[in-house]
Amino acid sequence: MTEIMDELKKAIVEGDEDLALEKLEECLNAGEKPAELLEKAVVAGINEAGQLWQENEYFLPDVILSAEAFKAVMAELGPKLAGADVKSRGTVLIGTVEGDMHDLGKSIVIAMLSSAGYQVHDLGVDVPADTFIEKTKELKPDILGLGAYMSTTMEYMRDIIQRLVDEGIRNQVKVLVGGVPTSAEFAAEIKADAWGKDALDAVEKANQLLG
Ligand code: B12
Repeated sequence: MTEIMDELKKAIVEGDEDLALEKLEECLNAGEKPAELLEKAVVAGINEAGQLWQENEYFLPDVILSAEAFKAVMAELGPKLAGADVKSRGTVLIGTVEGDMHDLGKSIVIAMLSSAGYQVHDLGVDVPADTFIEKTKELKPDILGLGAYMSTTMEYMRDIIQRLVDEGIRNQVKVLVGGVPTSAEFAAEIKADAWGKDALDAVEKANQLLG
């Protein structure tokens, strides 16, 4: 971890979007690797803000500022995560389930899937089951990615998978789930096809699902 990387992380923790963008540029100019910046500064920064929130050092508006800085940095960094392998691998329809507004983790997953050659269609946050079903029918993706970030919203994933069964389209799409309260056990229980621990794992699981 170099000094400017640490400064980038600090700017995210402190929710200073302009400074974060400035530091990102400095890091890139200094030749720091995008994947390393993502892990050691950007994700580490939002995690530290979350930790401070948990410890009551930060309040919600502080975390919102950190999230804004995170998003601004990801908008620049995401496209730079592209790997050498750019042949099209398949299509992924992804969204955050109903009642859930978290999307920072999803944005990393999208960046990594895109850079691995997947065509990703993002439905955004707070997506009702109906929309997942309609869009699955319309776009016929190879993979449906579901993100849930709260113990209170993860159960919607079960409903969506059941809806796919009810609509007779369950065997037409692979379901990949993820998000902080989810687990491999939960994914198996709700009959998803796979669980992604993090964004790298999401790409690996997508590759496995499509053989
Ligand atoms: C940032 C944050 C926010 C931001 C969100 C900004 C945004 N645009 O996303 C703000 C401040 C807005 C926010 C709001 C709220 N939050 Co919040 N938030 C967090 C925090 C601190 C970090 C989440 C995050 O972005 N992590 C960083 C990313 C990179 O990690 P990740 O999401 O886990 O993603 C990785 C993997 O999970 C995986 N992955 C992610 N998505 C997917 C999808 C697929 C398909 C796959 C395969 C893999 C995958 O890959 C990612 C990259 O490695 C967490 C604490 C925590 N420890 O998670 C709380 C947390 C999730 N929030 C929480 C709560 C309670 C709330 C609020 C209800 C607070 C309130 N009182 O209003 C609201 C919810 C509003 C709503 N209806 O959604 C709780 C949830 C508790 C629970 N019930 O489970 C947590 C756990 C905090 C806590 N300890 O209490 N939050």
